[in-house]
Amino acid sequence: MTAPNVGNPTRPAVTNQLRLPRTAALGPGRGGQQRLLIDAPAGAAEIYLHGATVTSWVPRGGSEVIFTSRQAVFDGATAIRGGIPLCLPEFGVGINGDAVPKHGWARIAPWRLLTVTSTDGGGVRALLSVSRDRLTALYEVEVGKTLRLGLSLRNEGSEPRTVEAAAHTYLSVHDVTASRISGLAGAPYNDNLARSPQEAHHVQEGDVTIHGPVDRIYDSAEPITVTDPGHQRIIGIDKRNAPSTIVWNPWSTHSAPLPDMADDEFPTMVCVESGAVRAHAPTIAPGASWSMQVTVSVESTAV
Ligand code: TA6
Repeated sequence: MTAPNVGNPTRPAVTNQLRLPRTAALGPGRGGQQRLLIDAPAGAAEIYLHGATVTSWVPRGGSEVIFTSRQAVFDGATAIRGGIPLCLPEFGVGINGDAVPKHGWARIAPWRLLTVTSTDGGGVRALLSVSRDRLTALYEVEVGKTLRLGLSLRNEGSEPRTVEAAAHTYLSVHDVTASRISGLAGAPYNDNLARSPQEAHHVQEGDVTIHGPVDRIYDSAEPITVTDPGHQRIIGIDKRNAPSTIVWNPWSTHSAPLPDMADDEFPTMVCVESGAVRAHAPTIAPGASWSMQVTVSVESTAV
């Protein structure tokens, strides 16, 4: 996948007269929100224009890979609980700790759907964009046997701009306590649940396993695998130009206060997020672009 080109602001807004392949349909989804439904030979997916949030991906012959809460709110204002929200231009409360809204505006912005095309591999590629705050984002979502995400940001301002970005990927797993997250051994991380900043810095030993709340920002660009034995599969995440990996599971303690997540859902999800945040946030020169790519894949372990 090539990074989408954000250097073409003259590209027409085509949402109204968009030509769709027969494998895609645009219409109201949950809460009446605009949703692109993809059902192609290589895979199926759903993408809400609210936040450009991918809420479902099922590779052909497989099962749902993306977790979206049954209590997620689809009102065109609230961030969708689950899917792949885009954290941009801040991650969490941002580098200075005071960002509002949390995780930036991109996940609650209405994105424009620019093009939807078939791919050679029997899939569908959708291109979405949003411009705000002197920043233009182009997001390419390629749905097929793999799910490929390409995010490109262009600084439309006249000053250099430091931006955080992350694909906050909620993965669906059968039982999070049986999953192992590999690829992070030896990576330094910041534990967001530490009692004090002095106690927050650690180095990962071995695989990550989850038996309680986890909220960590790793300095790692390495590929990740997540075992999902109950679904007889291993989920892979590969990235380019994404030096941060975030792992989050709220457990019962932190999911109980979330109105848009059911109390029995935390064991069936884990967020393994790819991005460039905190010390890794890129500074983009005026008129310049930065991009990252994430590929999610699934390997069956069924015998
Ligand atoms: O990516 C992890 C995280 O930043 C956690 O700290 C947790 O709050 C999570 O995102 C969800 O945030 P949200 O604003 O969607 O409730």
